[in-house]
Amino acid sequence: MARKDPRPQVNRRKFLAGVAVAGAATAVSPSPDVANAATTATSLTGPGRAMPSAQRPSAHVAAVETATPQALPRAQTPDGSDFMVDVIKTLNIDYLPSNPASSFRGLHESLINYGKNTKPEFLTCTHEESAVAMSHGYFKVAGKPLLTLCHGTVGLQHASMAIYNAWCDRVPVIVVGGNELDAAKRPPGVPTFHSAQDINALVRDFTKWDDTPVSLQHFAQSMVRAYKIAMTPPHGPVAISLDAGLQQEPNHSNGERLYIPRYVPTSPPAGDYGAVREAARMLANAERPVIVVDRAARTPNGIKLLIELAEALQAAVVDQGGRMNFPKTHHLSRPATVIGQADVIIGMELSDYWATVNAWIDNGEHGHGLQESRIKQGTKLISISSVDLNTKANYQDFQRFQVVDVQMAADAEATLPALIEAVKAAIPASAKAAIEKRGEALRKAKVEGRERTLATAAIAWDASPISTARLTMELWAQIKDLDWSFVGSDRQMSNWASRLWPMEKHYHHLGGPGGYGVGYSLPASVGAALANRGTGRFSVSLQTDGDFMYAPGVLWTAAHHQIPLLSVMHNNRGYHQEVMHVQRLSNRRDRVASLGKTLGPIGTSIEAPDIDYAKMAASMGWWSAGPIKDPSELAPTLKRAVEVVKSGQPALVDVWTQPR
Ligand SMILES: Cc1ncc(C[n+]2csc(CCOP(=O)(O)OP(=O)(O)O)c2C)c(N)n1
Ligand SMILES: [Mg+2]
Repeated sequence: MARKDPRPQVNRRKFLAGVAVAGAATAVSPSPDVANAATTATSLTGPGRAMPSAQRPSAHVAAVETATPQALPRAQTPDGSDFMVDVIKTLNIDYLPSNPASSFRGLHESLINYGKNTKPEFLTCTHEESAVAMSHGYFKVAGKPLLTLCHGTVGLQHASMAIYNAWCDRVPVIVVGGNELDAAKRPPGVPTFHSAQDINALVRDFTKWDDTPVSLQHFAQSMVRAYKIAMTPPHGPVAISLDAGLQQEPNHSNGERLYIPRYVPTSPPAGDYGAVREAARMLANAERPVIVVDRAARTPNGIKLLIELAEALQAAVVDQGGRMNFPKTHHLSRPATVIGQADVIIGMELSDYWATVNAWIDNGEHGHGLQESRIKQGTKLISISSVDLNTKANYQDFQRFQVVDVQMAADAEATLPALIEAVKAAIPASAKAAIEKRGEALRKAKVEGRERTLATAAIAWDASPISTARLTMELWAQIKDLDWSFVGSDRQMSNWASRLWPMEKHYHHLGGPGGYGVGYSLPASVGAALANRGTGRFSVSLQTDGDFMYAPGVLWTAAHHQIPLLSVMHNNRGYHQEVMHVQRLSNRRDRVASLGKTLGPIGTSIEAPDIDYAKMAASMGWWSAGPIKDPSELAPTLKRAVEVVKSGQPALVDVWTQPR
């Protein structure tokens, strides 16, 4: 049904035509049409008030909009961007989350019209950071990268934090930035503001590779190379600066036939044979070996391999949670405290080995941290990490330097088959009984630990605002019979979901942003939900308020593209992480933060006015409810929300919670 426009009916074409005439003649006296239009508009605002309803267009704008368009010369051959689409289609990329811009209009037009908007399908994004973070979340479920087009300087500036998160989280995202390279042909004005000699310089410190193709054949090679580099472990983001001129250049190849190089995946680097055997010998002869993993399971097969290694040794496994590495339900899954008892530790794809074996305590004597070892003297350390092959100098994601006894610059998952074999071969027959006993002790500790966790979770069960454990378990009650995928974060909720939900499959937990750039969770959960769509899985997220507010427009993207996701808010009405930081310093300086007048120290609360997240979500097409403050209301509301999501729509439930 056509919607009735309540605004005054002013014929814009006539209005402009009048201006064009007036503009050409005197540029001041409006034509009768203009005068009428102005009267119609101003009569709404009160008698006698001659307020124009809109800025009068310039004569130039009026001429452009009203003149009969002149036929432009038609392209005689397909433009270069059609060939670019042919190249992109060979890479089997499903989606293109992007915000539109003129610097890539040639490729945009080719993708939707020549490429029929499939593989990749354009997903309209309201912010470049959201677009890249969606790709980030998508990859962690689907294992496939997406492509994002960015507008020259400004689009890439917006995208940069999300690219940094992907870099730190070892996730491939492919970013193509439009740029008007040729200064002699570049349109003056805005496009020139949005151009640079080298847009990739913005992100070069945290991308694996970048390029600026200057011919169509160059583009074909660089696109396939970019994909290949991004997808070779350690995975990471790549950037291509795409000249606007090249997109509109006729599709020719300077006499040579254009070709598209075939993509053949590069096999990941496995650990050196001697180092693998030495590590196996140390593990097999250890009394208390501990396996610590962060991004070790790159694929679902990585989880199986880790189970095999852990069971061969009956070794405790500490999952630092960068990925879903090891089933939480397994009797060998243990908390980080076991590290203190270890005599041999093997760390796999750890983002911070130093902090794994050292404790750092804030606010020491001189305002610096205190540090102490977490491990016994003489504990031997082994590392397998592909990131050792990919270090850059400026950004400090490589963390503090840690001395390690056996260090393999290699991909953990690719090394595991050889390591498992070597460990099994190295276990002396005499050790078998002791290994079994070790397993039994860990099984008992697991059961006891579970009871302690449940008892802690019950504390303040009826509190309002609602306890984070209660919220987590009320949510669990509604999804436990579904094939659920947890696409959010529980880090700011005392990790209750990781401690209480039976996480076993790779899509049960996706880990965090990598670089801890806030504003990741909301768009990444939408991207992950997109990857789950159509698989029969139910996507559920726990969503903090501060993170939500960075770029909430991704809610609209989810509704517009019908991405089913249940987002349940951990709305603690503040940037609680920072509440704790400022509070800590106030304590140290013996001062009362903000004189106790606000929920948190000034600058850390998100209240007065309290944001109505349910209304925000509803305005962007989501089913929504809340804010819920009474825990007894959770179950019925979540139940309804689950039904909505099962029907294929996104739903948000806003819940007022305790800080952690
Ligand atoms: C882009 C960015 N800006 C600021 C920070 C600092 N920071 C770390 S945690 C945090 C609070 C986030 O608030 P919310 O998402 O509501 O989580 P909460 O701590 O309240 O549970 C902030 C602002 C950051 N990590 N990233
Ligand atoms: Mg918060």
